[in-house]
Amino acid sequence: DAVKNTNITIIGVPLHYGANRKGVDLGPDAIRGANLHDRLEALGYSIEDAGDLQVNRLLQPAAQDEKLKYMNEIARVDQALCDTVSEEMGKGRFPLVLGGDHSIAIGTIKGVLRHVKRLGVIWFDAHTDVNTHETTDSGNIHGMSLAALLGYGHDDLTSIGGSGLKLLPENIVIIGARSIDPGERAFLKAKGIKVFTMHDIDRNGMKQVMEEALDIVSNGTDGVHLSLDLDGMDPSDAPGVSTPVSGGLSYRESHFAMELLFERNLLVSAEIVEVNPMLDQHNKTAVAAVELIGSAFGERIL
Ligand code: Z70
Ligand code: MN
Ligand code: MN
Ligand code: MN
Repeated sequence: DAVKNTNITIIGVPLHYGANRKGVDLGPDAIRGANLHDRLEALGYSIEDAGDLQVNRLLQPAAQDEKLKYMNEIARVDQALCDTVSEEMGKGRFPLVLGGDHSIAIGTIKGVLRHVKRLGVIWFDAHTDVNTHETTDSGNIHGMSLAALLGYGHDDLTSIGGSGLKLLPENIVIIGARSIDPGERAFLKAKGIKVFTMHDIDRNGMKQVMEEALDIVSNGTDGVHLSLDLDGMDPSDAPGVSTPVSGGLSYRESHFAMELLFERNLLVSAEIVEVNPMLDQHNKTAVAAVELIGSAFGERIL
């Protein structure tokens, strides 16, 4: 039993403009520094590191009231990421993308959608990232990435990768949510997106939640993508994130979720986002990220 594809390409995306906060751009190296390559190799995978995509240095800060902060550069990087992911999948490889903030999910997932038309997504996050420029308070695009992937928001974001590439609401689950904006709540209800909040996890336990979640993302799909926002974990276990929210998933719950995911053998692609080494303690959050990926790829205690 293993993730079907044993050839993995690591792609770094040192982007922080979607979070509008410095530090997240250092995520790829912090995650590499936590031993990602060797850890996956020890599990029997063959690893190639494609290095980092180029992100331009912008010296002009976005205006406070801007509703699509740094959109041009984010869209440019996401398009390049989409092409890189799609190229690696074309070679039969599994893309493992290291962020960077969560706006990179647009590029990653659009690239995957070129190969896997009916894609299930596990969106592990304290947030739900379904704002648009019309509902956002912050103007930060990392809070809009899932909406864009569903076809909602500014054309420059929804059109990345070409037209016609979309996720369907019924193929997505969000796990760990505990900070949802009013406009997002309305959107999630209107589209019928399944959100497993911290309340659901407290009430039913991670085992039941993951069983339900995996049934949903595997139903009628040809593969599943894992979008792992480290702020889904509790800040005591993952302090190095741009937007920490109390009351998150414990170290144990998160690992168990990844172990259950591995057992179902569904993954075709994955990404790790929002690791911010400037806010971290001794690279703890990057280490946690690598451990979670280890579990999702088959690491076991015994
Ligand atoms: C808020 C917004 C967000 C991640 C923060 C927060 C969004 N809903 N996403 N951190 N990963 O600004 O739209
Ligand atoms: Mn090697
Ligand atoms: Mn997120
Ligand atoms: Mn988040």
